[in-house]
Amino acid sequence: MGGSVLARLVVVSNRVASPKERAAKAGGLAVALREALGTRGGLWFGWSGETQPNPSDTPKVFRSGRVTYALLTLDPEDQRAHYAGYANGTLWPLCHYRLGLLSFRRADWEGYRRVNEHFARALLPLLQPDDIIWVHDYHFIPLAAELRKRGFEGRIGYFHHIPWPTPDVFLSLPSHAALVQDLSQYDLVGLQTEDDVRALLTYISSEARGWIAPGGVVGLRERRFRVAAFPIGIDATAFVRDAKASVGSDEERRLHESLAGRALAVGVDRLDYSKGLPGKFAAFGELLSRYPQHRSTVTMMQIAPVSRGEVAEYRALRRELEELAGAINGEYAEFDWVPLRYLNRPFQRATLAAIYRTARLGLVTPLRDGMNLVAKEYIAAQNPEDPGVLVLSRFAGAADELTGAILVNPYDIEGMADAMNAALLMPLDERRERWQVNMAKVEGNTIHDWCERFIHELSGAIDHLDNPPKR
Ligand code: GDG
Repeated sequence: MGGSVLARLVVVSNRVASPKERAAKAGGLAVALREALGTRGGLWFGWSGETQPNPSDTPKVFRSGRVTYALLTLDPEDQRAHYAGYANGTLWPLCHYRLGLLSFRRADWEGYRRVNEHFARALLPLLQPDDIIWVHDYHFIPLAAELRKRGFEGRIGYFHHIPWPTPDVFLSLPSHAALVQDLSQYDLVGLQTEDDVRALLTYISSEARGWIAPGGVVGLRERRFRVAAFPIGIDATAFVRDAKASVGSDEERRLHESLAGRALAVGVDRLDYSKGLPGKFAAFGELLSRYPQHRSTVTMMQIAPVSRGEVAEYRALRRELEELAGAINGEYAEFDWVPLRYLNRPFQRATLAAIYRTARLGLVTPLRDGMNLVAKEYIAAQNPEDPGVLVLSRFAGAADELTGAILVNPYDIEGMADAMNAALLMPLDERRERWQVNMAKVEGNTIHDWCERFIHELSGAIDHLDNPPKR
């Protein structure tokens, strides 16, 4: 029944943050989901991280507190086709507008579907009719369709963490029609921004011949579902606390000593081609070239943990960045100053908070990004009395909310260098004003608000959508 606040929550995601994974490593989303599951009691269903030929349909199930975990092992070839193939070789570049990097192979599409069927077969026996199922991300678009085929009629919602491309881009996907048909089997489809919603609704009305009613209610063939924007946030309180706690810590002292009075510009991104890292490096080089007063007075630190090393494009990007970083340091370094510190390993969240707080500039310049949580974390970590400046790509979902940032076009290297220069020279009054605008947004829409709103709207979804029962 809609609105039944006590219904059990079932979360499905590719990776599951196990109870042993400490908050420091798990990240804001994982922590928030675990809290939501813990509060109302719930099941977290996902991949075990293991592969094995002819895997069983029975997941490994264990409990921790009020959360039950169910982890499924996948066939190695299906897992490759699903994860490195269709999810990250096809959908990821497509949704990030990188058609030149898109590969489409029918075998990957079939493997992607097989993994979703496998997930549905394994999940179904664990479900109760009243459950609220919340599926995360592009790895599982067909999951609702597979559950419906097997008779599940309860509430299923989907959240797409990455951008939804405009119809002209989306039409490049050979399986576009099947994918949107799959999407229609959800009751609620959540996207990051209003632009994403508009892009999907335009496709539905112009290409799929569906109808759209106010409030984002969509009719597609016999299905009714809702599409709406749910911009994701961060645990602002925790970030403020971590950043304050870092003041005076050994790490913070080491960082300050190493800077020797220089300003710090920081970037934190997974090593991913959507994040615009080569452009960011080039813009920093351009800053040093055209504004020589910043030589020896500013240090850039880019933290870029290696990601998806099994996909060839990611390995190529890593080589490209090594070359660029080497070139910038080779050209501008002094015997007592290295312009760019480039680090390929992950750091504890507390260390990140200290680095964000110390940094006079936050550089978040993706070519496309669903939201970008780093932008929000950087804001939350600042000292309100002396805050740094966020330089933010207009193509990050976060740009809708963080209007106090200096917005840049990440394709405009010279423009980004100008923005870095302006940020470095910005007077304290303006820095404070811009930060206050941004902080109000970060605190006004946290990860907890986001979780609650999605679950609330999904809880009530079925009542007003009035889909005909299967039989
Ligand atoms: C996808 C969408 C959307 C990074 N390095 C370290 C570390 N991180 C943490 C950051 C941040 C998270 O990882 C990255 O989140 P982003 O939002 O920036 O980017 P994606 O990973 O691409 O996330 C994105 C997001 O989903 C949520 O919907 O915003 O648009 O692409 O929290 O702090 N954390 C630690 N050490 C690191 O070295 N501990």
